[in-house]
Amino acid sequence: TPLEETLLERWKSLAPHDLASTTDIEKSIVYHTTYTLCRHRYNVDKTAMYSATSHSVRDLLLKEWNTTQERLHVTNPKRCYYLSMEFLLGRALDNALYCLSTKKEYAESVKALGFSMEDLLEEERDAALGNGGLGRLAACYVDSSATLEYPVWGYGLRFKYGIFKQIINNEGYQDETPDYWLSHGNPWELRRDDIKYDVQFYGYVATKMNDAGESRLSWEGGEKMYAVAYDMPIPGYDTKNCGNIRLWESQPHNLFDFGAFNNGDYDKAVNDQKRANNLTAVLYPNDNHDSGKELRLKQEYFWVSASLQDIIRRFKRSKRPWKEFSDQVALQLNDTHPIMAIAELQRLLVDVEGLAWDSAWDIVTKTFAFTNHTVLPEALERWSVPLMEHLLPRHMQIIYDINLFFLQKVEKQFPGDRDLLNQVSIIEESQPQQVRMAYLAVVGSHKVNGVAALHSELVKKDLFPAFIKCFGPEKFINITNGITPRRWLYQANPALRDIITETLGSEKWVTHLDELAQLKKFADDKAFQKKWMDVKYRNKQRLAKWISTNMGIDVSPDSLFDIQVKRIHEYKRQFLNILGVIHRYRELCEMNDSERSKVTPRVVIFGGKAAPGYFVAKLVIKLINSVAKVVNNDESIGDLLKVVFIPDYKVSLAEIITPASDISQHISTAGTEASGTSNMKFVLNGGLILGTVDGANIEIRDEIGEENIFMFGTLADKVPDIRHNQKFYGVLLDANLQAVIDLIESGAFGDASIFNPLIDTLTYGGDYYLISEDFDGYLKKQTEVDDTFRDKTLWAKKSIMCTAGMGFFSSDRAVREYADKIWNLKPIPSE
Ligand code: B1N
Repeated sequence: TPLEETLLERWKSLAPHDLASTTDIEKSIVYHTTYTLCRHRYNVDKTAMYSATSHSVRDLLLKEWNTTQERLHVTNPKRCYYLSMEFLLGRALDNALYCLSTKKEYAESVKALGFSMEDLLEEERDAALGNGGLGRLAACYVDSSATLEYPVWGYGLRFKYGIFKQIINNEGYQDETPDYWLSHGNPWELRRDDIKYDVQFYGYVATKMNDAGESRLSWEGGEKMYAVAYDMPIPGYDTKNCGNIRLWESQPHNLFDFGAFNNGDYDKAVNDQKRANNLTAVLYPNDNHDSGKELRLKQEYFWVSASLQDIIRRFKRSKRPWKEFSDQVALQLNDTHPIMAIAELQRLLVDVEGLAWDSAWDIVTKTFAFTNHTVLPEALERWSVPLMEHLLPRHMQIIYDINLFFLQKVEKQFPGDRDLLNQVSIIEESQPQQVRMAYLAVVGSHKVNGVAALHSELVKKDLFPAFIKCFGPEKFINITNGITPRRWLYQANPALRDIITETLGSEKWVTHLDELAQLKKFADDKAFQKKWMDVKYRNKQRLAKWISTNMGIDVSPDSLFDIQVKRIHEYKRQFLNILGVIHRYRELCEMNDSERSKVTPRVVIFGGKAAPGYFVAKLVIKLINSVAKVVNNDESIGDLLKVVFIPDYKVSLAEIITPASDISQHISTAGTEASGTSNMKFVLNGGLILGTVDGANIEIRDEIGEENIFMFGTLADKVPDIRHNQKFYGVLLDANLQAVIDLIESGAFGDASIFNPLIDTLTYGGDYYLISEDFDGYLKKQTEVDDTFRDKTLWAKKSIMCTAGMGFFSSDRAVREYADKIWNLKPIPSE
């Protein structure tokens, strides 16, 4: 029951005030040290100080969170929910301080209390609830939604363990250890014990009579768990609006089986607890790969079921009729992982709310939209029908019915076209049958989008050609990915931020990234070029210092920094990169002193995790480290070539690495990298790209000009024929590549036999990722990079033109496109 008017006034007059002065901030930090952490002033270390400071900042965020919720409650607008299995947020404190524009004040207060803000920021553990680009994209989109004041919430899972921590052992192999990111508590989340739902698994389908005496199908029995909500406030920049990510944790329904306990069976007594604790314990560490495990399907359904219950509860408070559901709610499916939501909403509407099938289906298809992030077949989820029948029996029936009605419509439209029916059936007639989740998504959504122009074309041509026939092409659109300029320039690169602001005369670019185009007129200005390249140099020094401190390898910031950081995957071709490094090493070894004096010194930096079960990817890491060991210890080479594999690549490391690149590599086989987003981060920070004609590289080229990007390699439409020919005629390795392989096989980098499975991927059954095909073009571009880098003026100009051309790749632009073209969503201004 709400409080009476007079009481509300009293509450309002007592509401906590802003922390107006640095003394207020100091008091707040001391308060949290004492009462939140229960620490005495004689016992405050950096960790405690980080935590107290974060709690103090959190208070400010929660105030904005509450007023935002109040505003939304009163205006009751259409809202969008972004369903994503992954949110790769990274650290929160620095971002929150910038968003609240109070970093300076907090830094002073922290200093007055005897600490440095720099140190405290380093205390924070990354929130690493994601694998790679897909999860980081979700994080950028909630940042932009909050900043643009769109009523968007993220829904996901609260994993106890995020992506594993990567350790490179003494032999140069990747080891994995658990990422227990919550060990020191998490000031950035709020547990909501009052927001709790039942989620059901297994059981059977029964026929029941409802109050009106009609028979209805009902899902009965099985096992139940609770989903408990945790909220993470997402501050917007330069606004009082505050977004939210709601994450679900699994909890046991039956805390304790006393019957079993009394019979002496302690294990059985705690069984439910164990199962429930397992469910949201750990994020699956596969990027662009489907593991097909029952536990994963359980995670997916658990998250989707809890989220829909929460969304429906909120809708019901508005007392609107069901047919207005899609005027109030937009649901964005981030890849196939949440696709069970389509069957679940249909089930809730038909079985629980009693709507007719057709009315329910109309609501479902007006509400959902689907983003596809990959065309790699191994990444597209399929669930076996027997598994689905066992775990979610009613949903399986519903999917069969969705499919049946859909196929009936297709049959009516294209009578007798049996091929077409097979091509679009949600059920694949394999042994056992499989549910094609991407097909269910297409049938159950009103829009399907790819994440870059080329990718969206491939989605139509290669993934869903038959669906174009059924639905027409308008259902399939492109929304090119974007990144948030707040984290990826403003926060990660303060030196560049400051000269941009000084040059443009305002900070408008931070929320209107197109403003960067004004930098173009300074691209030839010698004084500006110097300033610009000084910043780059300082960022390279910062990274060199990190490498020296953490890895004991000394690299010179005068060298060309050449960086490839991303998940290790065959399609991303880190293998091509390291083979190129070996070629470079071979050439250096054969040069005399005078030839060597003309060489551009280079530091080749790698980083990225391999999925723990991805043998070939792990072997690539081993090869990189074996090559690094030989090259870095070859005194005759010195600074001309250094190879570094930075362990445990993550968001907080990306913030140091990205601003320090001269060149970054985005060299996937054409047609395989849907978009890429780190390519955008590097270019935004004035780094040039060496890349293939793939994903968003293409649009980056179009925006910054082809003279400012190094591109090479086979085009996407040529790839299938080359693969086909290789199957028949075999692969004749490029001569330089053969020499590199010979060097590996000679034992130059240690026992060669361990690398055989990797080398075999170039020849046995074809060179699927076209490494040999692209090798020569790659080497030639690398030479062009070396030559261009020696012309400092030209390089500075290109670097400036890179940043200046990146306005389009702001996630603000991307989120606006989603809001306009898919969600039909309007901002709700905070003031
Ligand atoms: O999504 C990013 C793109 O920029 C990348 O090109 C793309 O590779 C990435 C299953 C995925 N696609 N698919 C995944 C991740 C986890 C998983 O379990 C698939 N990740 C991408 C953002 O659009």
